[in-house]
Amino acid sequence: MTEVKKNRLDEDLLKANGRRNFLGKSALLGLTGAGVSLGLAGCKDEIAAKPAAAAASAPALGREVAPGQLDDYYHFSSGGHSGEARILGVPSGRTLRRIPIFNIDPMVGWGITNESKAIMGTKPDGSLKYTTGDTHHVHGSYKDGTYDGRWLFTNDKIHSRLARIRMDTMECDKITELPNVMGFHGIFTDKRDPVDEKINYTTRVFCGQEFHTPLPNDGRDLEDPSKWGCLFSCVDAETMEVRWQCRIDGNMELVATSYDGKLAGSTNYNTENAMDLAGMMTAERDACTFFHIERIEKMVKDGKFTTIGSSKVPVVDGRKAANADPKAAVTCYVQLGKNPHGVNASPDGKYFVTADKLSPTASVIELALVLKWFAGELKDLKEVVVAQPEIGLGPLHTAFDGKGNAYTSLFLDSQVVKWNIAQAIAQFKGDKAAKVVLDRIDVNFQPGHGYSSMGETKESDGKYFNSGNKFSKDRFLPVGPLHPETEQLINISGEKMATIAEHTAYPEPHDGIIVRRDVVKTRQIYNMDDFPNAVKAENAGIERKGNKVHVRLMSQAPAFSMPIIKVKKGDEVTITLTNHDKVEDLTHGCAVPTYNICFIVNPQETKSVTFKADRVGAYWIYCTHFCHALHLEMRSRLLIEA
Ligand code: K7E
Ligand code: CUA
Ligand code: CA
Repeated sequence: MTEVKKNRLDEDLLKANGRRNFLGKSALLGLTGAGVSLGLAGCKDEIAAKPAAAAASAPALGREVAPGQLDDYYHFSSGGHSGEARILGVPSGRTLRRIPIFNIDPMVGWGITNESKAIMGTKPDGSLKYTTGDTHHVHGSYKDGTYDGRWLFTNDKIHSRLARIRMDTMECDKITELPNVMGFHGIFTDKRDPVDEKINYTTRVFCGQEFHTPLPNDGRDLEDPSKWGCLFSCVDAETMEVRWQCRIDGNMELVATSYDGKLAGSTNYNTENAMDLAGMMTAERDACTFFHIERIEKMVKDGKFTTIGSSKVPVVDGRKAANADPKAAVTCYVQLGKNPHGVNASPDGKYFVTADKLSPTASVIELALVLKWFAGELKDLKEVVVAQPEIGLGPLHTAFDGKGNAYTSLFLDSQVVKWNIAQAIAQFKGDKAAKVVLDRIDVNFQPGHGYSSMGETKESDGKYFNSGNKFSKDRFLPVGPLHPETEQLINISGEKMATIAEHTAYPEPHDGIIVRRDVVKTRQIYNMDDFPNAVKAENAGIERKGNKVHVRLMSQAPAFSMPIIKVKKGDEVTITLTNHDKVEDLTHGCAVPTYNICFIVNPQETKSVTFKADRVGAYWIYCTHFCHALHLEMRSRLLIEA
């Protein structure tokens, strides 16, 4: 029991004692660096009071989560060009779930069942419109400046789609394709409404476009790049419909939103509007484009917009020429380093921090000053940049610890650098004694995103930092030319950063969020009545209408409700399967050999598949998911007669 407690963070205890106070106690025991154990921080006094030597020999920093014990955090990660999202445990690094979104996953039947196909989108012939996707960023919905555990959103860069995942079942329930957008990359949920005080939760998702194209992209202007453009899209979080778009100069990389709901910002590395690599690097400085949400929505309301091609979505003009007057502007372009990549909001709500990729700097933008500029009360937009510390080479993304420190990934230096925002501001004002950079740690190797526990919320707790490393080289057993990537977990609770663990990741996660486990409330069993097509005793069986045959099947361990199913060659067969088991974790599968069908039904869940019975013969429909001692015997004969 003692072992277990050592590896668990006790939130209540931390709150009761005050974190600083409590870590102070550990520090008094002479534990530094890796020795400032998060495990210890969460344990009761009698454990903390153990002799230092014994504590130091304990597993470093709570990476070990004992068998049967639970992690303290969920890590929701994107999956890159696997097209999925993932759930891991922190600190163990255990993979808990993969969530298919834009890809096909036979384990659950995603892209195979009628219900998942309807969410993914089909062509007129019923086949999937797309089977590939590229997820980069996962962000949660907010309430009062922190996660509310309702939804996750992620992007598909290949086909410019936004997906929503409901967090009670961890399943994708909606996908929206953005009109006239190519290279949808940056995404962020809003944190409250800019106008209505009562709406203190997420109602919008903002989506940036990285690749400019002709607008509309219908063959016109192929040779005239001056007419190409990029759109910033606002999607309604509830309906998942695109509310409006804003056309800008340049492009959009990452997106961030302010805690007051008034501003969204996006890094803009191609202010040159260039068409090739060299051209995109000609300007010495690029920008962060800011969006005044309230004003854009007012313009939409007042009808001051255009539309593009066949899309009916209102498009507001956010280009520089149309936004020279601060008091009327819907956008502004804040100059900063060269080809900036990440932009992240500090948990105190005051700043956006950009990572200036091709400059060795981060730029700190004070949001109150941006609003002042929009109010016409700031002489020069340049004044909104209040710090620009030199932090190292290839800065990409920044995370926060809630104690005023920033942690920026340095791709070229293959490091994470810890620096202090207040000190950076003091230095920018001329304080030569300012101590900006506090620590550096080597990572293995070359980090992309880094993110901290609750780091993108007002509850940023400064415990864990995950470095998503792009190369693993020799860190793991070689498995052929394709290497895994590395998720490197770092303890940021002390003065010095310390690596806790490295684990592999299937390519290629980019970004993620680390969410306290109490935020997430999942259900274990579905409600049968939530499925309009649920099969119950009264409607189970075979129904034929012409050559359309509906097989209504139930599963209850260890049997399907029909031992034999007879159809005729040429029939269009729909199998609807409801799992009548009401036991947690009792999932059944359903596979139809040679018909390419494989899916599962969780307790009280209903799913369906439709296929053409175009080959005669006997086919054993069998349960794919181990469910019972007689799991292997759980099958049903499908006879297709001539
Ligand atoms: Cu830096 Cu797509 Cu967020 Cu990759 S992006 S790392
Ligand atoms: Cu049902 Cu295995
Ligand atoms: Ca550039």
